[in-house]
Amino acid sequence: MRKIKLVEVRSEIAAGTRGASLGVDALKIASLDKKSNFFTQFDPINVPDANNFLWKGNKHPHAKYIDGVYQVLKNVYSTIESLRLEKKFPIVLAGDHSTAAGTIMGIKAAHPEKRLGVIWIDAHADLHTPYTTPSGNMHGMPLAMVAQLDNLECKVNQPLAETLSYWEKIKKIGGDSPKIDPRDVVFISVRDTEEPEDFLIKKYGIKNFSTAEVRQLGISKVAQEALQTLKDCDQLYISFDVDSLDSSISVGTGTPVPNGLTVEEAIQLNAELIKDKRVCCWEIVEVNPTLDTENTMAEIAFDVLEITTKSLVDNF
Ligand SMILES: [Mn+2]
Repeated sequence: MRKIKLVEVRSEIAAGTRGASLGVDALKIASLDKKSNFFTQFDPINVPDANNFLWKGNKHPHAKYIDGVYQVLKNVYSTIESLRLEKKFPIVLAGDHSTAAGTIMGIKAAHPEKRLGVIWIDAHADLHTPYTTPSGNMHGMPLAMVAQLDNLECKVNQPLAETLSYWEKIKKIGGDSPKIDPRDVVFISVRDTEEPEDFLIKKYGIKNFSTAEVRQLGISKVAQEALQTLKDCDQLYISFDVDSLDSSISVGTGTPVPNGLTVEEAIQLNAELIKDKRVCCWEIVEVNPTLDTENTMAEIAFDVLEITTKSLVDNF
């Protein structure tokens, strides 16, 4: 039996749009409206955020609020490391996607000898660095943080020295070596990338199951192939960004993109993937109820959360 622990991370400093910090509570409202007892089943732990930095103004144009991002990543990292050492299975409910880097750092720190694979279900590749980002929003950088990539080959920005000193510190949270090999990442439904990210995807041969491929192959085959791609990994982490869903559905998220997954596809996919015994942590991010009407995004995201968790409980 898995010892599930809910981890709540109300961080939104790394998103370009305000409101993702309310996503965790929007999920709770959704569960109440659906008369679900989900949140009474598992003890939640709250990770302190650094959203107060938003009031101070940004000093880092190519990595916005990186001083605050550094703080919250350390908090997430140490929480996840402790939970993994206690053999708990963290189900992480987070705001902006940058904190997934902290989750990965924590998983790796608890078991440094284990090769960690990542299944990243998202519209975006989140492989930017301060040297390549067009927006400066750090929720587009978590995978570069944990793979310790700078991508200087595609450098377009000249980040400030102070920005880079924080960037170096972030890459070293949980130890000064890469937490993952970028070849051990599988993307699902990634469809909104920039050139510097395409360069890295090509360089490392990162597999992306496009939405068309998901439909063509069917969910069980995609899940099977994704897991097969990561066959040499000892443990797996699944990160579900709600913007992987089609923009007609994912209105309540900061960066919706067309041609995404349907709700049914997302539910089946996560429920299927989490059955692999190597999966040690699952995360859902980027619900932003301020962009929504009637809390629709959170209600959909809650269905994904509840059914995926049930699949985990039923299978172990
Ligand atoms: Mn993302």
